[in-house]
Amino acid sequence: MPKPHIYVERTLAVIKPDAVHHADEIEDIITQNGFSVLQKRKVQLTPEQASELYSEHFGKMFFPSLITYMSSGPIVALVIAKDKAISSWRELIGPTNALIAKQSHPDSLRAKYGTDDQQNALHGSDSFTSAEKEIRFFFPDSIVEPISIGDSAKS
Ligand code: RTP
Ligand code: MG
Repeated sequence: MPKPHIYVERTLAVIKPDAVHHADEIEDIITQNGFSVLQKRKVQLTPEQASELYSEHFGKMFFPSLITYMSSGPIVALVIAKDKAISSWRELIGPTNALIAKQSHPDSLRAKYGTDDQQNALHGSDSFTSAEKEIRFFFPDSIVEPISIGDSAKS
């Protein structure tokens, strides 16, 4: 009889250059919040790669400094999974502007590790479509692995 499969939502988390020195601590917080880390990669983006990742913001006033920031040092990209992973991760990192996060969401990760409206420590995909696109950007060979129910003792 075929085994039943359950598909858990996944998203892309990025620890940005300003927070990479806290990567181990942040990964612990990720798992403590019920996410599974499926894949992880430390890379330094070229300005061209950073422009591709943030192409939706091309032409905006902050685009050039965003690209300089995102290519200024190593980053850690993680594929993380749990029920409602996309919205849960965005909730855990908090508002885009770390200064606002410190006021309104003091327990959020951007409040804890970020500095201002640009240096905000963490990225999270904002939709299913961007999550899949961004996961492919960092992990081109990534495939959706089904998790089999009742099969944990054998795998
Ligand atoms: P992210 O894509 O990094 O998860 O951030 P987000 O969705 O919360 O915010 P988004 O609007 O997509 O902005 C992307 C990144 O650009 C920088 N930013 N700078 N100076 C500014 O006004 C400004 N606004 C945005 C931030 O690093 C932000 O995370
Ligand atoms: Mg965004």
